[in-house]
Amino acid sequence: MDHIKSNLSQRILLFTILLISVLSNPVSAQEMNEMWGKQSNKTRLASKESESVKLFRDGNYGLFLHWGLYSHLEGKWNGKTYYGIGEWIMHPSMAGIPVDDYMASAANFNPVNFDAEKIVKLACDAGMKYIILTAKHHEGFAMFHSEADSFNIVDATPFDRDPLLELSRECQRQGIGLGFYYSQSQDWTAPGAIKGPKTDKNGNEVSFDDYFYRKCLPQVTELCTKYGPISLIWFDTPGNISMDQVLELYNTVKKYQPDALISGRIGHNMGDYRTLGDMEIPSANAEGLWEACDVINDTWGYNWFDKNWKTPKEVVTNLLSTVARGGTYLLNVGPAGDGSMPREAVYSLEKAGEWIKRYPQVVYGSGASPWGKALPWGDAVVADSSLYLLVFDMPVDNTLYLHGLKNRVESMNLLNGDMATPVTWENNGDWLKVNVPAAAQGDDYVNVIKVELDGNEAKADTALFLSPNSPVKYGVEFATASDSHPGYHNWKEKFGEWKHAHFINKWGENGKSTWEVEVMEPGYYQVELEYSGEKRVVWRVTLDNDADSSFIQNQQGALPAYMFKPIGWIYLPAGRQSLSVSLVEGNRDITALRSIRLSPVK
Ligand code: FHN
Repeated sequence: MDHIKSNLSQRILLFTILLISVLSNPVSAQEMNEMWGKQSNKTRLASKESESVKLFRDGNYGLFLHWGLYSHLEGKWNGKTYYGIGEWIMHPSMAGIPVDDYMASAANFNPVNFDAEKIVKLACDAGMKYIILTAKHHEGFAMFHSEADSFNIVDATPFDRDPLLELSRECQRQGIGLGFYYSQSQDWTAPGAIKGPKTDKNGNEVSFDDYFYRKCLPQVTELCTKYGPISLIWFDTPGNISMDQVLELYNTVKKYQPDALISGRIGHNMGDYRTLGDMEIPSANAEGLWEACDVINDTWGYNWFDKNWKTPKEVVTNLLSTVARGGTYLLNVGPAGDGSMPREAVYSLEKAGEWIKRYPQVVYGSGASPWGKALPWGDAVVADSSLYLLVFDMPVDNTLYLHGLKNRVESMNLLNGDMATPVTWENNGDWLKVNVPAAAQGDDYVNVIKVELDGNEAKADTALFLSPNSPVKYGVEFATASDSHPGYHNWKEKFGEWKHAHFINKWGENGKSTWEVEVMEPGYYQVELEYSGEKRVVWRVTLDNDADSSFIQNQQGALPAYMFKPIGWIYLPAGRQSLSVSLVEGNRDITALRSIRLSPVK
């Protein structure tokens, strides 16, 4: 009886706590964990659909601006160039600039060519729906007029203008969303912050709390109260900030900007949406509200040497690949120290924007591909109850093969802006052969084929398939690993420039990686493997379900970086095949297989 009573009083107490927390608005840690854990955040947010949610979920494309005091250093200090991400130049892993010297360099930062009107217009022309500016990055310099801390662009430089204010006015005038980036934990010039000085200017020891309540929280409050409506707040690198402080930040933002979405990098798995790793576009569809953040070259903050720009076609295909996986694409450009946007970045964004204006239906509000991953020649999205095939690489015979579409096709048209050229197709069991008219004028970057379906939601068998007329690459994330170890890792080649890969290593005696693949046309296929390792390795590729147990086996060199190496030709019969790769000789621990590429031999 006592037990029942105490259970009841616990429940009443819990209900009262919940009621109080709901009525008094601030979100509790428990509620926050529920947002990320039990339910998908898509479901939660859909119930209180806001303008910011629509902007993020349907807009699908935003401009990230990493612009700060580091921009005028351009990756160079005392005449020496540091080849890493520009905004980290001050850090000991790069130039190791002393705090006082870095702060003093603000006297030379005068970005007179900053033009908010032009930047916002560029974002609009590029087809982007919001802009996120680095209000304060890890080095602590504020790109807005802060009363909380004088190390800011108005008080510490000759510039005497508040770029965030100019940007916010322009975003409102030109009708796109504004967000800001704020490094909440790391601050390399603020005493007490993570990686900041341990003492203040009088030599007194300071704690993270001092930094948090003296600089971080007041600045976030300024940002939420002085710049009009804010759509998104992009916190970053939470480190070991406490749960209570994350909640304080979260609730402060929501108090002044209830509509703003908060990035998942606020800490402790909180926030309103998930941000993937830097420069990472996932290979498989993902649920919920999430974003891929990428760079237009190899750095976030401007570097004088970085001319490795993404072409307009790469911008378009990366955007479409993200949307086709169910996400939103945030693309960064680092304005130069004088405030201007690099010419080449402008070129790529504008050209990509022209393409998007011809095919807005495949970018805005469109949904993920029913195949769950990229297709051999491109990708697919669904919109307005139609399926759109996005052809990144048109095969030379203008024929596309699709496997496993569950719907009946009513019509197909190759689009070119407002023009539509009918496309014919043939059904062959589970396969669809799409004949794109050779004379039809498609598009330079990506051809779009609109497929009208039978009225039902687009559905497809998600099995891997081989195109009889174009090479196909499948990562090990689509394979089954046995007696071997599947993993995922990130690494940097240049400082701060992240690469990502799924891999399989630690090969046991019977270790293998097996792909189930649908083959339409029997024939020879050239097999290449992408792997890393050392010295020489011997691979075997087996056709498991073949009566003769056909296989190919070959030795190739191995290097620490992932590379494709040809293994040989294998004959594949039609139907579902099981292809296994195993390591016969070589370092079993470190040899890491990343993908298989199969090209029809013609
Ligand atoms: O360290 C930062 C980096 O400088 C940059 O701001 C990126 C953007 O996603 N975030 C951090 C690393 O993840």
